[in-house]
Amino acid sequence: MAEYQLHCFAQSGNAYRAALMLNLIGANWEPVFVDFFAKGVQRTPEYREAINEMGEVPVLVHGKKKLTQSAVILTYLAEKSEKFLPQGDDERLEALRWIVFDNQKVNGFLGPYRFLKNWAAKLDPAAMEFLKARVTNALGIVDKRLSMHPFLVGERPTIADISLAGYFFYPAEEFGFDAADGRPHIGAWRERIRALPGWGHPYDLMPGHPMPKK
Ligand SMILES: N[C@@H](CCC(=O)N[C@@H](CS)C(=O)NCC(=O)O)C(=O)O
Repeated sequence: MAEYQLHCFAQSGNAYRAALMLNLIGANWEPVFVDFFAKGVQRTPEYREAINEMGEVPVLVHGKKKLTQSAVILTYLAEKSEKFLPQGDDERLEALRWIVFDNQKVNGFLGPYRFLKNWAAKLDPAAMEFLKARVTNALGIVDKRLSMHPFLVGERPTIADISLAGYFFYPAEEFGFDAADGRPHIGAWRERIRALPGWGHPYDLMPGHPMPKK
């Protein structure tokens, strides 16, 4: 059995943050498939009782420890491995500031936009327009930030960048646009992340892609 187990599925950018971090730090880990789409396993009382009361992936299991929320998982793994850890109080708070912004406004809107576009039973154009406007606004803010430093917090990649990576490597067709189009600093940052030793594509790191045909 591997040292770490990650409850996840391939299409989840929230889980990808944890999978990517595990790979980048060279951890001995294995995915545990959560059948989100066909069975909605994460919404069952059994999952909430035994795996995660919040009814979500990712969940990281490390021996007797069980962690949820990608930001918490990234922090735990950075502290354990001493990799991608912000240095000193100022950097730590700065990384946290970007992780919260990312969770709420960047991937926090990008993820639901992609989910609705690809998998919603019925599309509500007003909801899509609402989300798209917020995605555009958040991506503009990130692009400006990345015009000042190669990575979110400065010269080195930290867990803030790994959090931001959430949905940025999924195919552009799944969004109907490429986040780097007209945002060259996001494009350059994405290539810097792709070049990190241990980088892997979400569809290679986590199970469940392609989805079986109905
Ligand atoms: N803030 C959480 C978000 C986790 C999240 O929303 N995960 C989605 C999958 S991408 C989920 O499990 N949603 C539960 C559901 O829709 O039933 C994190 O960063 O870990």
